Amino acid sequence: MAQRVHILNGPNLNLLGQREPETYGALTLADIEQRCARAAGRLGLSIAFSQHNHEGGLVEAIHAAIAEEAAGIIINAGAYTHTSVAIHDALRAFDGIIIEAHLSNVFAREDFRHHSYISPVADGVICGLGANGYELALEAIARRLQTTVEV
Ligand code: CA2
Repeated sequence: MAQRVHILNGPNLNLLGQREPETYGALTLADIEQRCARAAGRLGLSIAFSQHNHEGGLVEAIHAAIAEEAAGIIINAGAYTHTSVAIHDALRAFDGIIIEAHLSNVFAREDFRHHSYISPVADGVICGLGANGYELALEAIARRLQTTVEV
């Protein structure tokens, strides 16, 4: 059976494609989900894609990935990236591969976006590459899983 990757999106990302295209691109979250589903198919992975406007919703989605023993989590926690110890703690309890993803280059933006509570518990971080970052994160997980199997 295909290994499963949970792709979690934080607050306001449901507004993608409607506002601030200069910062976040023109694609909607549904477009990104479709791209991820296609990429996952090519890579032999399956995905669970979700969006949560509340911190607790993201924490519960991480618990679901833990319970399922998912192979990986790709998380764009939105603004909670910069504030949430609860999401940091939940991710610490996950044994699989964690990739933090951001559409924009957070380091080229306001200072408060330069700190992430997620980066210290992530295997890798991708930012500034728009929606491509999600597909690249899936590819990184697929490669890491292959390496694990081969070793
Ligand atoms: O660049 C990213 O992906 C972010 O995670 C997006 C967050 C921001 O707080 C992070 O610093 C970086 C914000 C998501 C808000 O998305 C919107 C989309 C369209 C219109 C308004 C907000």
